[in-house]
Amino acid sequence: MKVNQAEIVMSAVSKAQYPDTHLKEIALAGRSNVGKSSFINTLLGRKNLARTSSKPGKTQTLNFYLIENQFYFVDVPGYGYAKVSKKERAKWGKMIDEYLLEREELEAVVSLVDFRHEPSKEDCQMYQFLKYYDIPVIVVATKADKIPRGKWNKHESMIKKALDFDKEDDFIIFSSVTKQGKEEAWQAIEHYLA
Ligand SMILES: Nc1nc2c(ncn2[C@@H]2O[C@H](COP(=O)(O)OP(=O)(O)OP(=O)(O)O)[C@@H](O)[C@H]2O)c(=O)[nH]1
Ligand SMILES: [Mg+2]
Repeated sequence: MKVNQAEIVMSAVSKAQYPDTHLKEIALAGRSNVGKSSFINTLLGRKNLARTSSKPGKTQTLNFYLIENQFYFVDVPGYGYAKVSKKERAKWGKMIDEYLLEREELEAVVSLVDFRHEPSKEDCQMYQFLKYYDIPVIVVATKADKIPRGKWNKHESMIKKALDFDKEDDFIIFSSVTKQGKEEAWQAIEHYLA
């Protein structure tokens, strides 16, 4: 998809603030700093529409990006960011669960994991949560530019094994630096928008 029009329309902390336009939504979930905002920017061909930061925990609200007046990308706050209070974290958890479990417009979740490392406990929990509730999931392994190609197979196997990956799901090796996987990611997403 070639995107000409993209704008952030809402930063929501509760249901009442979600858009009421009934367009389809694709959510991005993943550990803080994994590259969710960068993924959105890369797909849109924008430098910094979705705020990126080397400081984890930047995105703290559900950010709705309206794309071509056709669908929304929903940037979900990163989990596993340690430097917030337990109370804060519980509040985020509730907000995310509420969105993922109750949002009728949600068509699929792009679950981002870092291609370099063994998935964290939270990465595995997120994937299994989505599988359990039958929410379609596209796994995107980010920061592939940091791994030499000769090691890609090994890393892919390592991640799939840890997630107990369902081979029916999409697994996309991605880099926002080289744009590796951009077309594949769009294809997987467009499948759920059709
Ligand atoms: N080398 C490399 N760096 C990346 C890639 N994607 C993201 N980064 C870097 O990783 C850091 C975090 O990226 P973000 O896109 O802000 O991550 P996020 O998941 O949105 O983080 P939160 O909003 O805190 O949850 C930034 O410094 C990015 O430049 C990638 O594909 N390759
Ligand atoms: Mg972000």
